[in-house]
Amino acid sequence: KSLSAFDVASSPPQPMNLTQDELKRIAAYKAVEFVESGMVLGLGTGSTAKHAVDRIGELLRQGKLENIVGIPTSKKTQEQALSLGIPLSDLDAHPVIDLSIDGADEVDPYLNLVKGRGGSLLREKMIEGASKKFVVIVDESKMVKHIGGSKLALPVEIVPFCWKFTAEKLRSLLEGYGCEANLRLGEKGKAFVTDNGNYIVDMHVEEDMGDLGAVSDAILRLPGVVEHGMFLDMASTVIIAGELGVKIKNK
Ligand code: ABF
Repeated sequence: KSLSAFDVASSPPQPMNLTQDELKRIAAYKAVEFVESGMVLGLGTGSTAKHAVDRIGELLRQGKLENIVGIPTSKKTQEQALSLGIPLSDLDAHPVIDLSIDGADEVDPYLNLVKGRGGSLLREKMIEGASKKFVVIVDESKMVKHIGGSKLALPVEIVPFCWKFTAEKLRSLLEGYGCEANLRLGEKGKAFVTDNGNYIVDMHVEEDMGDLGAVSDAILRLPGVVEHGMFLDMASTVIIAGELGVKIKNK
């Protein structure tokens, strides 16, 4: 028996059995639909943003986009963009960016984000904060009720000088939330070093931190702290790819 148009329209969407990487690619390609020729673009970092940068490179190669200038958020993205032939510049030359596209580690219902588990939070915050539009691309596993209060960490970039002192200050600042502050390790068990020559402390917070703006200010006031991974009120749009399709949330 064939289905009528009404039956088709009212049948519930069926799960597509996609891998997490396929979901990331779907979100990334959707975001690239916002890109227009002539734009200055913030190019994100991470496995989701990588798909967006690949797609921009592909559209440039096909002549479907022209006169794009990319501002990379990390050395890794810079290398990727160069290998794809995307013309690059920086914030000094382009202090206003038309559109940035980047991934996130957590997104709350108000579109506040945790970023920086890839280690590029400082450049990401500078570039995405200078963007007229900031589109975040995630698969549905990144959606949380409260940012920072999950089993994952809130990253904080700190200067290497007396890092134990700063890490202890951070831990005691958020002690009431069951905070542990661990130096992020990289290769061979040595401290992970960011593109800016700094260290990262991953803060594991067990509880909802409540007033995120107040927590953000308190962290930034600590001498030795360079930046943290809470991106509050910065995303203009979040594209969420899930098993049942793509959702777009605007601020
Ligand atoms: C960057 O990549 C980071 O800010 C965030 O930490 C991470 C997300 O990684 P992925 O897309 O690989 O999950 O955007």
